[in-house]
Amino acid sequence: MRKDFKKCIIIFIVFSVVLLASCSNTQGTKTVNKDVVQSGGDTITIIGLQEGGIKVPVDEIKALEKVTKDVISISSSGEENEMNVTGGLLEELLQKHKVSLKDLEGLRFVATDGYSIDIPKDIVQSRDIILAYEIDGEPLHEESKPIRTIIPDERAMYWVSQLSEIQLIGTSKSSESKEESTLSNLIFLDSAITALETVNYGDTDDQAIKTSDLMDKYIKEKGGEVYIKASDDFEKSESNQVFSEAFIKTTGENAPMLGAPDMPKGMTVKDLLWFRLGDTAVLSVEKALQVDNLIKEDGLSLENLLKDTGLSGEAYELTAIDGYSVNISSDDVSQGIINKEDGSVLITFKNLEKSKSVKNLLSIKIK
Ligand SMILES: Nc1nc2c(c(=O)[nH]1)N[C@H]1C(S)=C(S)[C@@H](COP(=O)(O)O)O[C@H]1N2
Ligand SMILES: [Mo]
Repeated sequence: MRKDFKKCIIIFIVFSVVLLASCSNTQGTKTVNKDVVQSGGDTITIIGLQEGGIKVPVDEIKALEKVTKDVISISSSGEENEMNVTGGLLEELLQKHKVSLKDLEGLRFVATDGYSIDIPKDIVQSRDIILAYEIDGEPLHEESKPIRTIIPDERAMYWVSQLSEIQLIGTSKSSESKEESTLSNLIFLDSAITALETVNYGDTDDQAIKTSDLMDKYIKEKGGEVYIKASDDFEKSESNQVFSEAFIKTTGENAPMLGAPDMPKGMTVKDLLWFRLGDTAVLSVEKALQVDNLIKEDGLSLENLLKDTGLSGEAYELTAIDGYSVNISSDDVSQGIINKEDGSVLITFKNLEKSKSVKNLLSIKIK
């Protein structure tokens, strides 16, 4: 009798412990991302292999050949961080589906926290891309799980933690492909914003415009990737969706700055020099005037500016905000100087008559 009672107690205790453990377990998984954790396992979605995309269980990535490598992460601020990473190669995973990184025009990684980044073609085709599940011999921390992409010898902005989606760009199944159109129009941001509504940037006193307003008013080809260059030579390409939902902060520190108050910090681009969308580039004269190799003694060199953005033709049409326009030939380009006077953009030509000067210059188009 006493023995049975003891047995009962022991069974009860064991049962309670198991029950408790399973309770706290479900709670544990609930607090992790509900998007990723579903039906008992993390998956990564790959878009571009089949219509609708495929879901790859993280266990399948763990079953790839194990690669371990010492790498140095370099953040946007230049901070260096050494680590030892372990994972499988994206190339091996794709090869199972008869695709190679070498066939792609680009890649986009999307994370659960809203971070996303485009990996340019030259990196995709030349580097190892590790899908890491261990760092320094330990499983990933909660804020990086389930996978962190690691591209050795490339900056940490490409090392996406909380990976949820891999978009292949340039396969026949991907929605996006890269058609390069030639640049035929250069818009000056300083002039363009005078005709756009400004809003406060988040809860700061800084002013901002919506990129969608800018695109609607000035950019004809609104589709495709956006290529961005900052005044410190930083370059990146951004997805059209992220770009068109963002703002350009036009006043205060690091203006012009691409960002949004709710966008992950690492996605903002400070000190925008110019960006390009389809056949149109938009340039900040204010920023360009701070870039040594774009200026001459007396202002911004038109010649250097056309070279930097890639606008090139036999003849150009220069148009002001009020519609005033003049034509110049490519022979006159070397004489063109751009300045800001009383806040407005002014272009003058040393060799040409005064009527070829344009105040409030809005655009330069190829004739
Ligand atoms: N999911 C996600 N991954 C991310 C980011 C982010 O905000 N979210 N920031 C990126 C940027 S810009 C950098 S510099 C590094 C920072 O890595 P660390 O937090 O390990 O230093 O992670 C990259 N990967
Ligand atoms: Mo960063």
